[in-house]
Amino acid sequence: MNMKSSLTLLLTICTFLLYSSAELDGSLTYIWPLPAKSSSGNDTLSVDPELSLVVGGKGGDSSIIKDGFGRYKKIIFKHSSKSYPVNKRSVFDIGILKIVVLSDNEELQLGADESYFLLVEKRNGQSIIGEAYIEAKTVYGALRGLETFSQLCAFDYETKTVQIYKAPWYIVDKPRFAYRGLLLDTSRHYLPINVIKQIIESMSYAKLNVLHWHIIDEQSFPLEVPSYPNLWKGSYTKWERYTVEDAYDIVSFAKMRGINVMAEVDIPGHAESWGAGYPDLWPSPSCREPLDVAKNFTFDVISGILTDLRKIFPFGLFHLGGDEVNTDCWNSTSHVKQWLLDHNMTTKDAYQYFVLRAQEIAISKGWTPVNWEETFNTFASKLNPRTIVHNWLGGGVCAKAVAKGFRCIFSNQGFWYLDHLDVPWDDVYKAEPLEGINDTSMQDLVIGGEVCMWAETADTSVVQQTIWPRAAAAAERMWSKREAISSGNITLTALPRLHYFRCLLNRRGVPAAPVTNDYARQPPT
Ligand code: CP6
Repeated sequence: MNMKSSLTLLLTICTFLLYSSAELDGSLTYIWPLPAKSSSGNDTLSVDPELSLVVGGKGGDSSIIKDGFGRYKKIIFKHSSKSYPVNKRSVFDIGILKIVVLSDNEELQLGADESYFLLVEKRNGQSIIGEAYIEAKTVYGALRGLETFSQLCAFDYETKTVQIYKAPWYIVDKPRFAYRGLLLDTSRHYLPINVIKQIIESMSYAKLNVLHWHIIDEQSFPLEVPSYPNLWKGSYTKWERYTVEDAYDIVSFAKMRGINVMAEVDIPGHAESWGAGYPDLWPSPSCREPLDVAKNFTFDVISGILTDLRKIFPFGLFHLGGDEVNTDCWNSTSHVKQWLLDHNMTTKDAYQYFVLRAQEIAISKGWTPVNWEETFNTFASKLNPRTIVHNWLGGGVCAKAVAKGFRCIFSNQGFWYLDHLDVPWDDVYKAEPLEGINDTSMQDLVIGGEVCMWAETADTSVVQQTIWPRAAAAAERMWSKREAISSGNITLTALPRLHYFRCLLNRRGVPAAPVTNDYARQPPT
């Protein structure tokens, strides 16, 4: 062995020791996303593997709490060991998790209270069994508190027990934005139900709370619609479909984790697949998009779809798309051209007419319509004032929309489009939904943001590693206080925690990719 290679070997060994010792230093605690307020101390507390749940308050006796506790118990006590001193309560500092939920209102809507208080401290001497304590207004706040509690718990390989370092912990937490979304596109590539569920589960780890289900697009129509049973002939194959029961299943799975499902029916563009079952929806065989604006049948079908979906999706927001509408072939299709003449409309007028008529249908079913920003960019003054404008282009539409009194969701494609693989985690992290919006009453109209997992180039095989860990960077931007995450050097304040959160996802079975643009991994400081 020559001098140079032995030096390299020595360096490699030192680096390994440095890194692994850092990883074994269990006294570090990383919480992602960062809580609004927290304080910690210097005690180390052990947690009983037979941790039991005690509930209180009007809402404590809920299956959402019981199931949530069961899930987190499995996560916290993943390692089983014969050397656990079982049935010896008194040797553990924490034997009980008490969860008090003040309200029994389990309605899950935009703005549901997700705040919680978490307390973990040494037994006070009076009680025999030490307890950790979560208090929340709603069951959904309690779920967020359970997630944070699980992130405080670390398995210690020396004693083979679960420990909480840096106790006592006092955490008072609540989200910065009410809407913290992830878009999943199941039209470009079908995603199996179990994969969608695993993604929903992983969203709850990052405290994301809206799954924007972009079910249908031009490539495929995978959803069953009972009123128009031929629509899902537009699926890729008969196996790549969601039944009504599947959709119910996804919505209730998400609700158990405090996550709303917002469905999207993207019209009038992005809808070619509808014509596989009902060719009349195409203006002509050579003009398959946008949907035929000249036929009442088109609006009958939209109305039928929305009637059926209203029974499945209780969330008050419904996404009507409206993006990337190229109306050229309306003009070159004779019956549509005649209809435009008869109604004294340009194709642009007809686009507006289509979007507004669809909005009316959604509103008549009690939904608040969400539209991609082109609708606002083209005819802002005509949009229903309750419309929520969904940003994706780079022109800062949220500032313009809130100035006109509209609510807005931030999804700037330069930062929050996860299919853009070249965007590094820190660009995702630094993207600020309130950029350029200074007036607080206007800031309040930005309900939040959403990362988008468009699926032209991603399917089951890579979807989760494309979502994570960058979606987590956006999740902290949307949950945590702006001041706390915008100042200082994020390589020191955020990166070690993001590394840790990514490993946490891996430990929990989520195939999150390494943090990108960070090939030289640093030990935590
Ligand atoms: N599908 C739909 C898409 C996109 C949009 N709508 C999209 C456009 C540009 C990029 C990524 C995605 N694939 N229905 C735009 C909202 Cl770069």
